[in-house]
Amino acid sequence: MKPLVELHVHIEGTLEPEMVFDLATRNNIALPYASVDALRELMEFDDLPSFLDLYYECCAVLRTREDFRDLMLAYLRRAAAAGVAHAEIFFDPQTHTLRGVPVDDVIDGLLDGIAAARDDLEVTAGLILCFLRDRPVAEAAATLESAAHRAGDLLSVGLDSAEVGYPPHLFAEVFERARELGLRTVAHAGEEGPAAYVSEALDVLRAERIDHGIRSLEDPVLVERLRREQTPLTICPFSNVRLRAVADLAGHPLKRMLDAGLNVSIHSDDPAYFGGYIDDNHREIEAALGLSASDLDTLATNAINSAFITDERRNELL
Ligand code: ES4
Ligand code: ZN
Repeated sequence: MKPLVELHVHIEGTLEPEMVFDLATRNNIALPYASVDALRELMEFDDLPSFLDLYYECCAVLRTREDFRDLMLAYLRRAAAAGVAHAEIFFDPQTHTLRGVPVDDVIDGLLDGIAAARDDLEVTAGLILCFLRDRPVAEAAATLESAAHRAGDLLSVGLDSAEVGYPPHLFAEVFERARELGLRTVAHAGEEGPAAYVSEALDVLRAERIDHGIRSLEDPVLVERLRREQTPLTICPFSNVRLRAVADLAGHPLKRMLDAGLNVSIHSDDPAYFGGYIDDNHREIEAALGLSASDLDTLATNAINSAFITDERRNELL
């Protein structure tokens, strides 16, 4: 069995309700939830925006470098237990800098957690700086400049948050600048937004991976392109069900995407909010879709091949 490689997880989405309460206590922050259970009960969503409201609200407890370290280390412990050997992890600096947290504290804390995990968990990890697409483009550009001196500590930039109404082309210059800084590029597209956003992310942003991309299936010309170019699509089954992009796991398009020869792999998105981590996503989608041993091997191989790692590391994982 090949190890798991996590390519689509938001570190803020690994903030478990217990940790929300622990960090609120540590930082003297009053929470609007009566208890851990009361917070859990709020985790019923209608769509991506309704989820994001709670996700951003919970982020208010993250204040210090140590908070970000603890969040990252807790995530990597859970990921290692799931069998993850390598993870490429999104973070949303604007969510924190808008509250007055210095971007260097966010990055340093996350890197502290990664370094601690490398020593005792044998998990490698890297960071993907995401821009919030539903905030002004100028703010994304300023965020990138504020982190430009840390480009050597980052793998890639990404694009996330509420998708519909915020097409990829808005961020063309920001992504161009990221490439100048030597960063790789990925983008969420075709999660709630149309297939045209996937094409735009490829053509205009030159995204090397598409996060989600499930709505690509609505455009046969795009599907043929994704197959030909073997563009990685990072699929998050629990997320798609919980945000009602698909009705249930049995109706998830993953099997159709595999059968169409697309480069898909399975990931977890926001595991603290969507009911489970990468191992849980694999186990349940395999059962729901009746995936074959060859499908499972393809999924594992795709994730390894789609990672931003050296050939040496790739050969260790394959
Ligand atoms: C996200 Cl599920 C999802 N989609 C887009 N942006 C996000 N940020 C955190 N989770
Ligand atoms: Zn995501």
